[in-house]
Amino acid sequence: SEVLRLLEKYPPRLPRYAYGTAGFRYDATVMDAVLVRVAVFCAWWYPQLQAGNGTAPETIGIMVTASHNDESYNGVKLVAPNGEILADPIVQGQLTDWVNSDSTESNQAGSKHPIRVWIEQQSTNTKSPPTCIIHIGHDTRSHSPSLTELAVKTIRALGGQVIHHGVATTPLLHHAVFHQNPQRVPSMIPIRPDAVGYYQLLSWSYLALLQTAAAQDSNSNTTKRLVVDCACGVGYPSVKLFQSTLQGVISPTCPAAPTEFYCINGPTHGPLNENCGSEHVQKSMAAPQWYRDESNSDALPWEYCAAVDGDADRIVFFHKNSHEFFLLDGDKITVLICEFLQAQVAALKQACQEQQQQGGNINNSMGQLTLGAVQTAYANGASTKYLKNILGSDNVLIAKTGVQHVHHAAKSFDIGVYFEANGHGTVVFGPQFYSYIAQAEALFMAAESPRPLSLQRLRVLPALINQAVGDAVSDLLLVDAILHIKGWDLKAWNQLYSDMPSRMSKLKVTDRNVVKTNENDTICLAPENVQEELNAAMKEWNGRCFVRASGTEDVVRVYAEAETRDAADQLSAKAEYIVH
Ligand code: 16G
Ligand code: ZN
Repeated sequence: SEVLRLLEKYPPRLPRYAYGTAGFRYDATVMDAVLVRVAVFCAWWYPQLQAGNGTAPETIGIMVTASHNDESYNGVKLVAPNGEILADPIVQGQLTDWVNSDSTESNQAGSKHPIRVWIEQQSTNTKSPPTCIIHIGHDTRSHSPSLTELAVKTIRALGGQVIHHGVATTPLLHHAVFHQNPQRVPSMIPIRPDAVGYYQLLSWSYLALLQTAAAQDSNSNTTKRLVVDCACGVGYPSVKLFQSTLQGVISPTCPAAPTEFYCINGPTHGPLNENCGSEHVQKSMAAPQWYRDESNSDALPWEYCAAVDGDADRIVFFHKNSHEFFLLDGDKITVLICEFLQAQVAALKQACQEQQQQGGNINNSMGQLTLGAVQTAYANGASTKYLKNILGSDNVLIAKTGVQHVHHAAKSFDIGVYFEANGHGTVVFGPQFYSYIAQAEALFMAAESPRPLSLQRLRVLPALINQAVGDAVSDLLLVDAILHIKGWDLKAWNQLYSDMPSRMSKLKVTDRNVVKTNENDTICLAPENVQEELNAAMKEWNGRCFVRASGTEDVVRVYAEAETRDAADQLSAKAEYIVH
């Protein structure tokens, strides 16, 4: 069969491929075998997803990208049927096992891998309905189209249907899979599971949120310019497509947006993720290189800037002028969003109570909404302290590093906000949130009272925010709209709290996997005594530190923070010495 031929033509090129923090990611030259096998796996897995679910067909997604890595890498991320990152460890294990099975021969015992047996049983009857429906997209790397084509060919050879998004951001692909099921978010209008639907949804919800500011502030007719560094990747065409869709939505009744997005560093301007993009800005605490016109980079207004990564699922903000640079990372974004959400939830609660009193109809059946934040151990202690202050300490969680863990923890709240310090994050809304909003709507509708601003804002957020995954474009618009509503610039936002001095370092060790940590990376369980010694060091320098094995590089990472730069550096040095 065609599929067996593809498997033979693209044999594994590494002794073993490992499923990393976000899928397979390697040098692009060894990825062909992975793409063919991932495609087979998806076609094999798909029918099992339909079992017991006789309703609308679910889909899954394959995204070809190596995110913030340099151009020489490529990778594949899988989108689960619920539109989120594939997080099921059993499925990840099955996939890894299949990718590494030498699928051209039967093993010693003479038994074939069950997926190979399944392939051999497939008959190619082109008349029958598609055996699976799979969304596929890829980033702007030079080898991404050909790797994607391998997956497409494989799926079609197995009788599957491909919904090809071409060059796409990772969050666009998640949007497509998420909204393929129309029940996922309560919505008056069907949301198209494609690029058109994605940019339309962002455009109208962004404008709707901005409109809630116009009511309170009259001197808002000056246009701000927001420079968006797109890492020389797919974020560039994505923000541009958003802008053109937005232009089409603006009408006489719907005023223009107050912000002009000025994109720099597109795919043809320079090397992907090199000296630019969110990873560069966050890790080196410096503005990106501007590839278009280096000599003139001072001409850019660097007061209000953002940087996204190579597949546009992460974002950080920064400000630069002649004498200072400051970074607004994922922690600062969490705090901004939580502050805003908390004020809206409190205002809505009060407005509902007043409305009920006026109507002489007090009932407490609406309940409470829990608002929580999830961070990782890398979150700056000052941000955690600030969040605990405003949300209550029970509503601030520390989860294991990696989006799949943080996202999952956020779902324990009615409104869960999560961001990793590196800028990957979003907000998720639970069923209690939607029912609360519906009851509030009904309350004001019945009384023929206008909806309070808090209600107008909260009801539009699930449309603006990509609940499937971190989304740089959605986060960009959300942050810009919140700042606009508050009348803040980056300086005002940055002053919410000051980061504690911190240091992140990496250590080459013989075997990084001897370092074992607890469920959220905060305590070192092995080697023995390490945690005890770290505890003593933290006491001595009055700070916090932890160590963990990286999931993406062959190193042990060490993080330390303390009240002063000196203390943080010394604590870091001591922690490095302890794990060495
Ligand atoms: C991956 C993760 C990111 C995490 C990072 C940690 C996703 C989509 N990405 O890039 O969330 O912060 O790994 O890297 O889950 P490390 O294990 O090398 O420290
Ligand atoms: Zn990314």
